[in-house]
Formats: sequence, structure tokens, C-alpha cells
Amino acid sequence: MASHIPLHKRTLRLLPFALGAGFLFWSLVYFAWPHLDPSRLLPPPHRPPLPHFAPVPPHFQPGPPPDPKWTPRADAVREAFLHAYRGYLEHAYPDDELLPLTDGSVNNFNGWSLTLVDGLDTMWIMGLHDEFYDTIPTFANMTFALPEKSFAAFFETVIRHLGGMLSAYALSGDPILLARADDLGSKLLPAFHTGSGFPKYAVNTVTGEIRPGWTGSAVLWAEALSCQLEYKYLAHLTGRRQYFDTVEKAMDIVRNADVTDGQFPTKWHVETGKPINQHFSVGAFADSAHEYLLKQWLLTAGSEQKALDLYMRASSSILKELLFLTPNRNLLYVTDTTGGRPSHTFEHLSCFLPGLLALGAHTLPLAERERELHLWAAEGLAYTCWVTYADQASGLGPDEVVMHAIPRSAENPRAGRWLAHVEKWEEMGRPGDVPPGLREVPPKGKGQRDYTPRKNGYHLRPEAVESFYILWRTTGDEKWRERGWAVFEAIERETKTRSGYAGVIDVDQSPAPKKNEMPSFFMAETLKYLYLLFSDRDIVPLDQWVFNTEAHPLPIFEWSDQEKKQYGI
Ligand code: DMJ
Repeated sequence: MASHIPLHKRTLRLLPFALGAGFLFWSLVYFAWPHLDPSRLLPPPHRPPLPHFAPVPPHFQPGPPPDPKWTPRADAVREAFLHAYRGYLEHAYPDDELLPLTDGSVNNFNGWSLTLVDGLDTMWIMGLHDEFYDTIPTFANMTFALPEKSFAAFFETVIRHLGGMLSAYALSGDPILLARADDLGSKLLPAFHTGSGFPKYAVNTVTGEIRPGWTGSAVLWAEALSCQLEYKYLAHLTGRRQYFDTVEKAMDIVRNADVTDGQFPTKWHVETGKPINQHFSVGAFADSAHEYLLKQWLLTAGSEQKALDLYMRASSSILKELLFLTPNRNLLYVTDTTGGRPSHTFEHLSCFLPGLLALGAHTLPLAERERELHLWAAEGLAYTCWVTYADQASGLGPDEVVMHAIPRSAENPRAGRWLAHVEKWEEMGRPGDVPPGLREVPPKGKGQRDYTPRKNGYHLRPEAVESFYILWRTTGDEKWRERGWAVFEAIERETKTRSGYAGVIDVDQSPAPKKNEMPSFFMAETLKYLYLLFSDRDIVPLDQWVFNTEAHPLPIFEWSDQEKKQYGI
């Protein structure tokens, strides 16, 4: 029988039942779903311990009694740091760098107070905790904004800003620094929006627009492979898979490239990912890429064998192809080759290599013969770096020289190559027990040095003292500290100004004419390595920390099983 109640009224009466049923259904879904979700059968996601690493500041731990010789020297370096820092705060902050001759400032790296960011972890290491915490409000308010059509150079921003904040976080455990690092890390990621997955030269951190640098469609090997330490550590801290995957892709391109004998070239096409020259070097275009191969393996507690394999391939080619001896003083040097032809240029930038080889010899599971070779090369090269300082009137090292080469002949095409001389020396029963390139020679005047200057300035660079520090820590030989002290005395004598320290134009004059620059790496690297070299405590033990290429120590960590599975490690 048809109801006499109109249809719309009948629907209205049913409404409370419909609503009740709906409510019941969604409540059931809400409460029961977690129990039905199959992913609940998996183990809970990995969480790195929080805060993952906040050691007691070394200065608050009991240490050895002060050493009457070295403690005052470490204190002198801390004073130098404070002099430069106060000058920067007074005349340059919040700009990037101090102009130490005119008490002015310059913004050459994004205008985000670079000297403060780059020098932050040095403050912590030197025990300047008040100065350190005074900066935290500045960091808390950093937005990393750039005006439209302004760009942040990807490589420099990663090694200096990102590396600096991550290291300061790792040392202090201050969460503000991690939050800022995570923010900056995300904003730089659009740099990888290229055909190959290699990063483009520069990125706008607001719009994500990217642009090439002076190399056009080429990416330098150093710039493609010097972000993995920072981003992998960030992936470990935040759990963001994108950080790992993005930078690992660049590693895969290199790993799968058709490259002879580990001679990874300096330029690669940013869209195709193919090598585009035959220039093999450890200098400006390549330096930190070599570093990051070994250091990725070290940072991840030996779990990334693939990175180590690349380091072994590259380093044995370096020893074979790039190391030479000079004819008279038998100085060991590293140069670059194009299509196998050496240029005999020796760059100050290459003085990081002895430290890297020494670190490898100290930490890697090498066969005895290999370990010996790596260590001899390290000692001989660091010695030559030192000689180029000791020879000069100012006591500071030139930026670039051309080494005099031992002439090759048809009978002896490998003459001058260090390895050939080592093999000969071994065949002769190792006379004198000092391998070629390690015998000490007196300082020489112009014309007798076995090299000709090409760029005679000293830009407050760290590489020589960086290697002295690693050699001191890995061999325990005090001569590296003594050499570092001579360099520091020259820095004080020749480069100090009223407001800071200035690079010099000609190292072979004293007093040396100065240049109006105080690059941020002076406080981030040069003074940090000198301080660590003289400190009586081992503040940053090499079995617990790995320095990024801007001297920012990051703590060694292990990937969890779940991270390994997730990232395919
Ligand atoms: C630093 O910015 C870094 O060490 C980089 O890897 C190369 N050189 C400068 C200092 O010389």
C-alpha cells in the first residue's frame, strides 16, 4: 500500500538514521583501520637517537695538563680568531665578508652573513661558547631568501653554509641549527633539476630557478661531488629520503661512466652526464670530489663500499700519473694532465691531497705496500707544500707555481714520474732508507728553487696547514706542528690589519703588500686547523669525525638496517 506521507517528508524522517549509520561507519573505519593497515605488520620506522649527537663540549671535559709550549700557541690562534671576528662584527656583519684594509664589507655569497656561518663551529671548537650562543638568534631568523634573479652558487653554499650549520649542530646539539640546515637543504635541491641529475651551478632559493655558471653546460667534477657528505648526514638526521637519493644519483653517474683507470675528468655535461674533457687533476676543478669519495666511506662508518672503490681507483691513478719529482731538489709535486700530458703546474689548492692520502693510509684496509706508498706520497707532498712557504721572504706560500720537470727521453718516457723513481730506489735495495721526494732540503733563493711562480699571492688559504694537521694526528711527528707554527707566525707578521687579516699579493716580499680580502675560509678552516694542530687535546678525533671540504667536522654515523634497505646501500 502506498504511503500517504509525501516523499520529501519520508526522506526527512529517515535522515537521523542515515546520519547515525554514517557516523557509526566512519567511527569504525577510524578506529579499526590502523589494525587493518598491512604496513603495521612492518617494524616501526627507524628513528635516529634524539638529539642524535650532543657531546659534552671538549673544553668541559678533563684533559691533559696544559703543555707549556703548545697551549700558549693554541691560545694565540684563538686570539687571532677573536681579532678577526670582532673586526667582522664591527665593520662587516650582517654582510658576508670583511674588507680588512678599508674596514668595509662585501656580499659575495648571498648576503647571509657568511663569515659568521662559516666560522660558527670554530667558535665551539675553540671553547668560545658565549660568542657561539650569541649568534643563535641570528640563525633562528635566517630565511635564506634571495631577490628575484639573484642566485646562490650551489657548491659554495653547500660546503660553507649547509656544512657550517650541520657541523655546529653536531657539536652543540642546538636544534635551531638543524632546523635551519634542513630548510636550506630543501631550498637548494632544485639545483638538481637537470637532464643528468648533476647539480646546476646556481639556484634561486625562493623561486627554484637555476642557472649555469662560467662553464656553461659543463659541471665541474668538484662541484658535482662535494655535497654528498652534507646531504647524506642531513638525510640521516631528518629521515628525508629525497636528500639521499638526489645526491647519490650524481655518484651513480660517475660510477657508471666510461672513464679509463680512475682518471675522472674535470668537466661533465650537466644535461647528458657524460665526461667532456680528458683533464685529470686534483686542483681547483676536481679537488674536493676526491676528498668526498674517501670521506663518504668514512662518514658512514665504512658502509658505502661503492664510494671507497671509486676512491681507490682515483687515488691509484693519482699516484701513477700525477706525481712527479723536480730535477735538483727532488721535490715531490702533484700536477694535472690533459690527454696524459702533464702541465707541471702545482697549485696551493692541491696541498689538501697529502692530508687526504694520510687519512686514507691511516684508516683504510690497504695492503702494506699500498699503505707505504700512500703515506710516502702524503709526507713528500706536504713537505713540498711546506718548502714553498719556507722559501719565500714572507714565509707564506704562493697560490700557484710551475715546477721544473725532469726531461723525458725516448729511452725513459716515465722519467720524472715519482712512482718510477720509487720502483728504481726499491730495486736498488732502498738506499738511505728515505724514499725519493722525502729528503729534506734547505730553503733556496729565487732561481734555485726548482719552480717558477705563476700566481704569487697568498689568499689565507688552509690547504697546507690542513695537511700538517692530519699528518700530525696520524703520524704523531711534531715537525708538522713546528711547520704550522712557522706559518702562523708569518700570518701574524704579514697579514694582520687593524680590523682583521688580509691576503697578500706577493709572498716573496716582506713586508708583503696586502690585498683587501678576508675570505670566510680563513676563520672556518685556516685558523681552525692551526688551533687543532697546537691544541693539547684531541678535540675532534679522526675516528669519530670527518671534516667536510670547508673544515666543518661531521660525526661518523652508521646507517640503520632500515636506512640501508630504503636507500639501497
Ligand atoms: C675552500 O673554500 C674549500 O676548502 C674548497 O674545497 C676549496 N678551497 C677553499 C679554500 O682555499
